[in-house]
Amino acid sequence: MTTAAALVAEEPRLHYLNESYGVRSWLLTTDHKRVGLLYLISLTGAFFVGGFFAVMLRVELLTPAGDLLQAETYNKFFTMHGVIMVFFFLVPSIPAVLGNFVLPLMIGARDVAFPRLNLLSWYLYVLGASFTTYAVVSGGVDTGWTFYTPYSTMSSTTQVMPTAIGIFIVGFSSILTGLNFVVTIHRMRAPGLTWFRLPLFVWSLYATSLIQILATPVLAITVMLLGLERLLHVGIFDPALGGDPVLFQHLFWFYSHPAVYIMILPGMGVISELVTCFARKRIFGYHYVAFSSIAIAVFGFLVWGHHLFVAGQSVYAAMVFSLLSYLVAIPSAVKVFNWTATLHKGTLEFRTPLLYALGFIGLFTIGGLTGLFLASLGMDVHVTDTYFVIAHFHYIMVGGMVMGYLGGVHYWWPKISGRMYPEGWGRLAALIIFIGFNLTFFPQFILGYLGMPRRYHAYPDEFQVLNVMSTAGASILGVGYLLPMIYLLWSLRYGEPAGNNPWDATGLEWQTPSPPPRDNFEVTPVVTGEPYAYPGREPAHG
Ligand code: HEM
Ligand SMILES: [Cu+2]
Repeated sequence: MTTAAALVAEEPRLHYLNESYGVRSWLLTTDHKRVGLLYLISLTGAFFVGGFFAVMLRVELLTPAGDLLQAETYNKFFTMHGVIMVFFFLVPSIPAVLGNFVLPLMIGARDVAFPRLNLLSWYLYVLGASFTTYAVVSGGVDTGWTFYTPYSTMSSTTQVMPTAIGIFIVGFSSILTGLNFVVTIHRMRAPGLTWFRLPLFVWSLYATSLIQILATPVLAITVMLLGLERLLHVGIFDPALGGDPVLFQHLFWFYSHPAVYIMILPGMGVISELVTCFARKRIFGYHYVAFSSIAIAVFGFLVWGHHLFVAGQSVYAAMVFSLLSYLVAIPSAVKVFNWTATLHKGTLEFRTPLLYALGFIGLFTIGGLTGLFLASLGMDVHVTDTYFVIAHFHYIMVGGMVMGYLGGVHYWWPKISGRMYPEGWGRLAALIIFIGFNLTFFPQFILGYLGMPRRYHAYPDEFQVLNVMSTAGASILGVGYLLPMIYLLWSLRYGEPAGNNPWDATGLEWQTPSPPPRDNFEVTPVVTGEPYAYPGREPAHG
């Protein structure tokens, strides 16, 4: 076997992972796939640092007395947990990792519209994360991830400024990613790929990008005003200087409520892909699912006042915000209905990604329904600032979003790495995560309803049983999250070669080799049909 022909045949195919080597080729890359992987590595780091703080909080809450952490330390730990998880993991997660990797592939493009800007976004993320890391290691910050004034501007003696600067900078990373995606989706679609032939994940990224572009500048301004008052004593929020502390809450939530949709919409988009692929059926109500993403993006801007029900808001404003908050649940419910209808009478293949999708649907529904409890005024006065709120948003952000992220990582892993992950381990981890999650967070609904307030390091004895359950659940959850990290790394070397299209899926990303070549497609694909042409079809345009 030393003939020239045999040597040529054995030469490995060039793809984005082996076309160049070395740290430089990664740090200066403009390939959207490599940028996606840079984000995957950085976000995994952020997730485990944020997770470390979560574990410490749960261990402290194992016993009623504040015996492991001092009150001040506890305040810092829940703040740093929240800041890292929200701004450095959840907000970028699916768009920056999966969106970057698959968006151009899904629309038949060579790259995103502005590849260098894309790399700059990652550097801004790293720069922002460096400031926040500095804040963490130089004493920490204790204001809560919400930075409410006047505490954050007048009283707190912790590292508020470096944290705020970190968040300010990472905001630009988010804006630039949104901008890049909007232009990419408008300008880079393959011939024949009309708007209503776009995969639903692309629709959800489009809606998310709009929020990123429109809402994030408000966060930047808010953080800047906070800095002006804290450093230069310009009166903006401090009544003694002529300011208004509640103004901060309006500004903060004007970004942060839309931001919760930045965190969940991309997850919803992933779930649409997974459900239709593993039910082997065309998605039910394509147009409704697509437009509900846009509706969520628009309505999401109108409901921030539901975070201020007990902040001295007028009762009329509160009633309007309450009503509008109910409305925002409608497009979310439309999606849940359509996913369920797609699964109905489908030929379900219970592969790991589908398990995550089913987990998402169940947990997101619980999170969304308890959101409605909170949106009703009388109920919210009772449970605001209790563990009920904590349980609500973790059901959505961890039960929903992180499930969607992991489902997507497993679904596209063969494309990313060219290898299959071990299916048995995948299913086991999904199951452990589902059980651990519910054991951690369901008791918190009850705790909150019984009146246990959030953000305290000690509590009365009567709450201990439920807290022990929650901490036990968190340990299981922790193991569940470590498993994928281990077996995905393992699979890079030992996994079965994946082939172009291991799931027999319909999207354009599956028509190119795994891992894809540097420029994604040998020949630009031409799209001639509807998306999701799976064998078990719904009537077209259901
Ligand atoms: C289905 C529609 C939803 C409704 C009606 C809703 C309603 C509410 C309400 C009224 C509150 C304020 C509770 C209080 O502070 O007393 C709240 C808190 C919260 N929600 Fe939702 N929500 C919904 C969906 C979501 C989604 C999709 C996310 C995240 C992806 C989310 C994340 C949060 C967070 C993080 C908080 C608490 C923030 C804090 O005080 O630290 N919610 N929700
Ligand atoms: Cu909200």
